[in-house]
Amino acid sequence: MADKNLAVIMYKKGDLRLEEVPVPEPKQGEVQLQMSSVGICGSDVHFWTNGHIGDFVVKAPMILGHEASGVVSKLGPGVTSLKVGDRVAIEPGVPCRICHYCKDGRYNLCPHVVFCATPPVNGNLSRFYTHAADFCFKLPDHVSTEEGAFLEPLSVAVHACNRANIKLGDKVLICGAGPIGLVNLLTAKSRGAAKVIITDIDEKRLEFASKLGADYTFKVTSRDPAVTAQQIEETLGQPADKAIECSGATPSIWTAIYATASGGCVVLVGLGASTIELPILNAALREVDIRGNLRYANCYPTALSMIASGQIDVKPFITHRFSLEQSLEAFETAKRGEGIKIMINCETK
Ligand code: 572
Ligand code: ZN
Repeated sequence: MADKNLAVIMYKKGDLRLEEVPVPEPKQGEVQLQMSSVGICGSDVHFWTNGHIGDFVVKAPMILGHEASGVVSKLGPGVTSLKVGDRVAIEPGVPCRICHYCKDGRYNLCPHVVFCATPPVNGNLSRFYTHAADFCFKLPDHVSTEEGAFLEPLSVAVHACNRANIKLGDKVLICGAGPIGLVNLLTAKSRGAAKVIITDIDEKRLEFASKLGADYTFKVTSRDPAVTAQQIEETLGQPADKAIECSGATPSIWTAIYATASGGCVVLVGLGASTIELPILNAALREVDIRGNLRYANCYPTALSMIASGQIDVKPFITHRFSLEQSLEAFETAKRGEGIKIMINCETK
């Protein structure tokens, strides 16, 4: 077995390096994984280019990457659920398992969660990595390791659609046609949404959304959220039952509130400014619930079933592929905003 472990490490803002680190040994309940595919997430790029997301500041060198899959290369003590050679998707956040959120099944809210590539925790964009065995999900033979890595962003959408309670016949507004908006589109349609309208300011992203099955695409041109909401309502033929806001842009959150029917729900998935002004009376007096959203809990099995059953096809999302050695080029490509999902293949050549 190789004794070298090439990893993508951000030292500080703007400083990304490919370096060898020690090969980690699996502890009790963990497996060692030979990494297969790792997708680049907006947060990886944001940490690299800004040095922080909100209060999470990169103060020491940190390995990036959290959308990942790998092959079990060693079992730690006590692991019986997996065997060497199993191909798995890695759920990147391991919670404490004992706090009341964990006990209640809402482990995404665990204050002690250890989440890959969220400082000070290392990610898994490396050749070898160790992880809790029960947060690794065995992939069926016909599901690729790229699809395995894609379970991570797909789980974000499964959770967001759970939060919005998307159901059969719903008319759904999705704001933002980036990767997260697009997986929400597929997931909402899978849950039986009758019509999904997706917005963006970028024509190319909307074309992609159309090909993925959006019923309507809407290019936002007006600066006035009330005008945009009115146009969305005219296109849908009625206000949206639910809205999933994936852009984080303030005017888009206003639009989501205005375009949602009384009694409906707006789920905030996109991140933007930490404090903003919102038409809160409009929402309150129409009983439009504004719901928060953090990552996911218990969503990997659903995401895997969606892909394994053929219910959704996420392969078109993967627009760029790089080797681990080409990671710096991959991150530059992501920074330029090119493509939809950039995948890094961590296997040795
Ligand atoms: O794939 C999970 C994921 N979560 C993101 C961003 C990108 N990918 N979140 C946004 C940032 N927050 S955070 O709480 N944080 C940096 C820990 O501000 C987590 C969720
Ligand atoms: Zn992410």
